[in-house]
Amino acid sequence: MTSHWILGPGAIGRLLAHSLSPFSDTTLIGRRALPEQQRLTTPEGEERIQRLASVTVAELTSHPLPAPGFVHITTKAMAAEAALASIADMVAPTTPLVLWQNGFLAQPRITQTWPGPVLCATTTQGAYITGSDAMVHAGRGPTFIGDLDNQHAGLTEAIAALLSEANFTATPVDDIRQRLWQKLAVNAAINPWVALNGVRNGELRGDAYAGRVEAVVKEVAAILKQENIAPPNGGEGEDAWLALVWQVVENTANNKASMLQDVEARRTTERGAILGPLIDSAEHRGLPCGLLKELDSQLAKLEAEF
Ligand code: KPL
Repeated sequence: MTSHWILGPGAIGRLLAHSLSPFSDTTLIGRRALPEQQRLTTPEGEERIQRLASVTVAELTSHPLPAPGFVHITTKAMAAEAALASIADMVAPTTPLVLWQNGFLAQPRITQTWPGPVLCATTTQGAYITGSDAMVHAGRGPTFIGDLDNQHAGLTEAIAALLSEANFTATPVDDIRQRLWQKLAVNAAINPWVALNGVRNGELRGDAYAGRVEAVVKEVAAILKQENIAPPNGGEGEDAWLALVWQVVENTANNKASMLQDVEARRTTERGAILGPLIDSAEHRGLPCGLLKELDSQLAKLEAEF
């Protein structure tokens, strides 16, 4: 039986552990110890209690476990490389990784530096933590997995099949780079505005914000064109990106976006992984990105107060 280490016991990490544990030897790894009994409330409102194996990085260092077959990194984007470094001595360098980060920062860097296969996942599963021993799986959503260089189709299919068997529906894809950038584009248009203004996603539809969202999409669409990222749903240019952003705003109107949750908890946001790659690309190609830079610096100012 292939064993899985899940590095980062946040909402997605714990949801993965709840899903995989009945099928595989699964261990959650974090900085703090978690209670062994973990409660999951399913989207249908059922409560399930499971024993989830978890260890801290310090415990793992003093009492090593057998090396895993897969390592999933489910930390925030900015923490992924440090998390991997904290366990790198305890796993074979050929171990396949699955990166679950938002944005497009950790994925290319780790793909370049890790000797083994690096798969990337993007998910729309809705989940949040309600305590050290409890979480809510708020909504099911698809997950897509692939590697940036399309060199690991067999491995991708195997992990997607295992996840699907565990009711964490996942599809292997050969265009994960496109999908990661598409999600990043949506996050760039929504997250900074709601995080800076303390509003839920649906508020962006109002007169106070709609024009600002459209202005971001304008910058983003031009950058993505040069990055060869196809507009979503077979559409054309800026309009297709705008339609996708408004559709996500509509579908998540009641959500507090992840970046707003970070700001409210006074945590560093994922601006570096979401706005950073867009700004870098624009600067590299001489494209306008004044608004993206302004949002990034406002978020940086906010974070400096934490
Ligand atoms: O992915 C999201 C996030 O919160 O980061 C969106 C799509 C904006 C939903 O809230």
